[in-house]
Amino acid sequence: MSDRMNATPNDMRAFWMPFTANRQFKKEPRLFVGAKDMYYTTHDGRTVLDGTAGLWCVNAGHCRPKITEAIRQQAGELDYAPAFQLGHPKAFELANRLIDIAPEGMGHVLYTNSGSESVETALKVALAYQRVKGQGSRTRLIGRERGYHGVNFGGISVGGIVANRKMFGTLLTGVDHMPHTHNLAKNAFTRGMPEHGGDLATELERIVTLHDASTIAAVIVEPVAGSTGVLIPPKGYLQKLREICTKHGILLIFDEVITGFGRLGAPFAAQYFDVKPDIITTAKGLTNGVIPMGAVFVTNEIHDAFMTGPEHMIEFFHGYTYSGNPIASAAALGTLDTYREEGLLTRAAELAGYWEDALHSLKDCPNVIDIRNIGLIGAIELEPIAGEPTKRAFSAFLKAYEKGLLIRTTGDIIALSPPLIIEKAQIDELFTKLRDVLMNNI
Ligand code: PXG
Ligand code: PLP
Repeated sequence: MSDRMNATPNDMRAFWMPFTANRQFKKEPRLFVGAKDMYYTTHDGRTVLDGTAGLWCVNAGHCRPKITEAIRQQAGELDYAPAFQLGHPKAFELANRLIDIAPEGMGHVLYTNSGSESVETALKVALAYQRVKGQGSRTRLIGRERGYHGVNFGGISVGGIVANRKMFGTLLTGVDHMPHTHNLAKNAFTRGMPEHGGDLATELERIVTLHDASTIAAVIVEPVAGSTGVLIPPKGYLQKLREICTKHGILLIFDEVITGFGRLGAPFAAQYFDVKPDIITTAKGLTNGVIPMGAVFVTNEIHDAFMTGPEHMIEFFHGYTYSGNPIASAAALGTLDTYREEGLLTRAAELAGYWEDALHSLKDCPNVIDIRNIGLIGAIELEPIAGEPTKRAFSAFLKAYEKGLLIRTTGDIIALSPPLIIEKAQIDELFTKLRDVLMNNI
């Protein structure tokens, strides 16, 4: 008998869930059925404080009226417009609004539908740019160990998370990786940016020496590595990467899918760290996570390099059916309005000190081997149970969920990234609940 014949309306087998222990989940499901501002409602009627902004994306909190209304209106007015050789006004309006908050000189935007697609788009722009500049031998892409750049082939090739790579063959050729910067022995319990490890950027010089600059198109890094468990750049590290890239004619791509749209207290990490990349990838917070959409920002110099040749010719052979989709564009405009009206793109800077103190107050909890923070991001690294990595953190996740708190875990690291609307009283609620979990964790 096929699975289909066994199916009942609430049968869970057909949906093969992403990055999930499917069999375990389906035995004991956790479903959200509603959300408002800082809280989710579960299928069994409980309230759960959102300590992770969904998956790092609901920066303005849940079910915000401006965004809901923008989507509702757009769906009834213009549902879809072809994206190639045609357009609609909101996609242009949105691009203008986006470059207003972007680092100076990043005056052009390509649309995608996710962070993974933003990464593929950025890598392709970088390769094509080198070629149109007469530097066609620059085909190598450099990523970093423990980097996360989504799940498509380019992204897992430059990414450095072993489990996301090892099953999928030879990936892209011509990719190399810099070492990651995580150093518990030297930097554990640092508040903000670590002192040690800035010189690891010079590993890029070693890679350039090995391959020769004339073969390297671009370097891609997350300014703050999120998915791997929150690795904060050591002091001076990003500046040094920028210097080396500039010196060798290599493009620097910041993957800001997590850090974009206010997570650190500035619109983008590029502004927070005062380091200017050539390309920025975004998604998530662009639409408050509500409708899938991403955007890739490029410098005027990159854009202009393509605007040559006959005007009737397509300048860049790339794009998606849903690039700049009307409903997604409307959702993004509603999101930017909400961010602006409530000052959310800089609010993390005001809360960062309070957040840091509250987070580091967990230092005395059992099995905590590191706590780190930047902006409205926090991470607590736990001592793995011998022979059973990831189990301690995952059991903390389950206990927190029972106690009405949503946290995110990766390996034995707990990551926290609440909506930027969080109030101090809710920061207190979050850490009171988390202390309770950690005190009684296995
Ligand atoms: N780049 C970066 C830096 C990301 O963090 C992506 C690309 C891919 O985005 P999409 O939209 O294709 O998922 C991401 C996504 C987690 C977690 O809990 C992180 C992400 C996604 C889901 C969970 O750490 N990052
Ligand atoms: N596969 C097929 C058969 C298609 O026709 C298309 C788009 O027309 C795609 C994939 C790409 O889809 P999208 O543009 O939504 O990424």
